[in-house]
This record gives sequence, C-alpha cells and structure tokens, in this order.
Amino acid sequence: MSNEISRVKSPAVIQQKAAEKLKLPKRFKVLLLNDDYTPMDFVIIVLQKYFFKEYSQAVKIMLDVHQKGRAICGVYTRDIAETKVALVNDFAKQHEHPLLCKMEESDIN
Ligand code: TYC
Repeated sequence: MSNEISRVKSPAVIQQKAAEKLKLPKRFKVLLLNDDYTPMDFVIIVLQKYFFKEYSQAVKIMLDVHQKGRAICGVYTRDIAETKVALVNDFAKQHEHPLLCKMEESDIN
C-alpha cells in the first residue's frame, strides 16, 4: 500500500481524526475525607486557601464532609487536581492533622 491513493484519507477518517483531536481532557474530582481529629476550623481554612471558597461555602462543605464522610471541593484537570491534593496533604502534615485529600476521575466532563 505505498501508492499515492493509499495516502488519500476518506472524509470518515478525516472526521474521526478531528473528533479525536477535539476530545476534552479528563476531569478529576478533588475530595476531602472525614476524620475524628482535624479541627473544623482547619478544614475551613483549607477550603478557603486551596479551593477559593467563601467562608459560608467552606463551612457548608466542611459540614458535608463531617456528616457524610466525604465531599467534593472542586473538579479540575489532572495536573491541577494532583497539585491541590499534594498541597493540601502537605499542609495538613505540616500542622500534624490527619486530614486526607484525594482525587477521583469524574464521569461528567
Ligand atoms: N470530623 C472532624 C471533627 O469533628 C471535622 C472534619 C471535617 C475533619 C472535615 C475532616 O475533612 C474533614 N473535628
């Protein structure tokens, strides 16, 4: 298949390649997990400092984590989600709190 014709792409192939190029990047949920020891005020500070939440929204998310075990703080592309997880977990360790932040692939894009 090395003649000229074999290099001509059909409209279907062109369309397929265009669709591949246009695919949105995967998105990742960043979550906080509940524990029995991290002070509520510290979690509120984390939500303000790393997720840019207003105080009232930060309180709401913190209470959701406290009551339900976990809550989403935001949805980001992979690099941003990884950075937030690392920064939050480092910040918690620096302050000797067991607070855990993790990421999960989002099913909605
Ligand atoms: N459960 C903690 C307490 O009672 C508060 C808390 C909330 C801890 C959210 C972690 O992600 C968390 N002090």
